[in-house]
Amino acid sequence: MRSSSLEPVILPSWRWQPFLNHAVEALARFEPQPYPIPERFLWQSDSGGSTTRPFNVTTATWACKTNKLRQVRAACVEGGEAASVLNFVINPSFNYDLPFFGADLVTLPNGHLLALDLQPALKNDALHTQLVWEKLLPLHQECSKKLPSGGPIPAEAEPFFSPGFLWTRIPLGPEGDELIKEAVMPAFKLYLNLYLEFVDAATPVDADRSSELLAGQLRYSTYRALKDPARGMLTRFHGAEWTESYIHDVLFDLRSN
Ligand code: DBV
Repeated sequence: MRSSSLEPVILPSWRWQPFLNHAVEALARFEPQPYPIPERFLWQSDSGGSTTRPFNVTTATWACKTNKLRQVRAACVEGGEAASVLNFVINPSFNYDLPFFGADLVTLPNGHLLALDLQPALKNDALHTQLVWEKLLPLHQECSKKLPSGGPIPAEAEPFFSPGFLWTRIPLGPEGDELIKEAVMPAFKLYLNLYLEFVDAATPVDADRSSELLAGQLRYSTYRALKDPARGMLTRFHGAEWTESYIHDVLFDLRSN
């Protein structure tokens, strides 16, 4: 095990680098500590594919923790034309009544697919959601004006999203690049900034509440690991064994045992 540097990982020509840099900067005030990650997941480069669909891809991981945040991690994929991804999740400590911060910024050969949310651990629990949604919904309204809807998501995913879920698909090329700069980056900053305000304000909960939050977090983590939409892509790039271990032991590492 090693820890990623507390500085952002640098992936040459990675389109999402400014997003990770911003997040790392924004987290600095929480005094981040190293979070251990097995060496082979800190930086993994592979090449392969067919003559029509070759790839040369690197998947790198950045992670840290703070007093109130159990695990903050970024999965960073740079594969040129084949794929460019930042999947960034903040997993709060279950001693605080906080949602998850989730960002899935994905560029594939057929377009960009962008998801941003403050995701509940306990969706039908006003104590957990009310204040968050009150503050998030105006941001969602503002940000979604500039972006087309991403279309339906699976019904089974519904419990894990807030009504402020920002979800869009946009085309590759100059128009998409412009939207990413003018609409997606500002949305990322607003959502993250709001999340970090909740982190600032959070105070410890009692043991009963903490076990409810833990149960909710376990449901979320188990679902995300089981249904990870990146499984196919990562398996193609880095093989099944590496991918399964990455998903279960790094990306969604909260376990009941
Ligand atoms: N998604 C992950 C991780 C990724 C990743 C860890 C390391 O959870 C990438 C990479 N997401 C990724 C890829 C795709 C998607 C799709 C590569 C495209 C899959 C494909 O088309 O083959 C949001 N991401 C999606 C989809 C949704 C999300 C709804 C579409 C799924 C589908 O069409 O079947 N992921 C989902 C989400 C969050 C998230 C809401 C949190 C905000 O991280």
